[in-house]
Amino acid sequence: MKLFFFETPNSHKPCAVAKHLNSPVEYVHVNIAEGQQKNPDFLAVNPNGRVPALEDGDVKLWESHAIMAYLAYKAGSDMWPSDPVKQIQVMKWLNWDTAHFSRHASRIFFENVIKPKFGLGDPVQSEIDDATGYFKQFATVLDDHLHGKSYILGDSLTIADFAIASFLPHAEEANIPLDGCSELQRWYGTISAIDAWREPWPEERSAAA
Ligand SMILES: N[C@@H](CCC(=O)N[C@@H](CS)C(=O)NCC(=O)O)C(=O)O
Repeated sequence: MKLFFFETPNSHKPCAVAKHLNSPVEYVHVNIAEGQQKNPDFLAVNPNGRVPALEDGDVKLWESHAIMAYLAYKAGSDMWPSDPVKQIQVMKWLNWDTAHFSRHASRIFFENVIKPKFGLGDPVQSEIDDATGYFKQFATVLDDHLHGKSYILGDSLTIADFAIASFLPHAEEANIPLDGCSELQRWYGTISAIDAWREPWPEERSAAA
């Protein structure tokens, strides 16, 4: 089973799951700064030309959330719950994250971190303000939800926690606002105490062809 990754927030999620669950994956580094995501061999796995991606025999997967679910399922882990209602709750939070929480966090991250880092032009203040407004709105929903809970689903870690956490390691450098969200910060403290979340990247990896 090959897991294709680069050191970005979207790859962070499945790499952390694989490490946390000791999944038997061969890590393949796809250097997107050098354009390796456009190589034909990689496009045969993910025609979108984006990381992460996974190949397990005939199974080819893209989308970090689907890859996390597959890794948890293969490991028999309740990070992807076997109970159907819990599974649907996880899906709810994954979809919410894509549509709202990480969507706006990633806009702020792009303006404040990626643009300066890769010389992609000046950050656009109106874009930052718009994304920040939405981010605060949805962060409040999460903060309210987390009262009395250790994890998103209550008392056990699921892939929803890793999905929602994906941009939070960069909150300070990206100026993603978490002030006033004490429950969210407490929850993220729990997630960032997980070794595999703090150090998701593999020691051994091969390079993309
Ligand atoms: N929705 C996708 C997003 C994947 C994505 O946008 N990956 C970025 C890195 S974080 C990428 O590969 N970008 C390369 C490019 O745009 O050429 C997921 O969750 O996996």
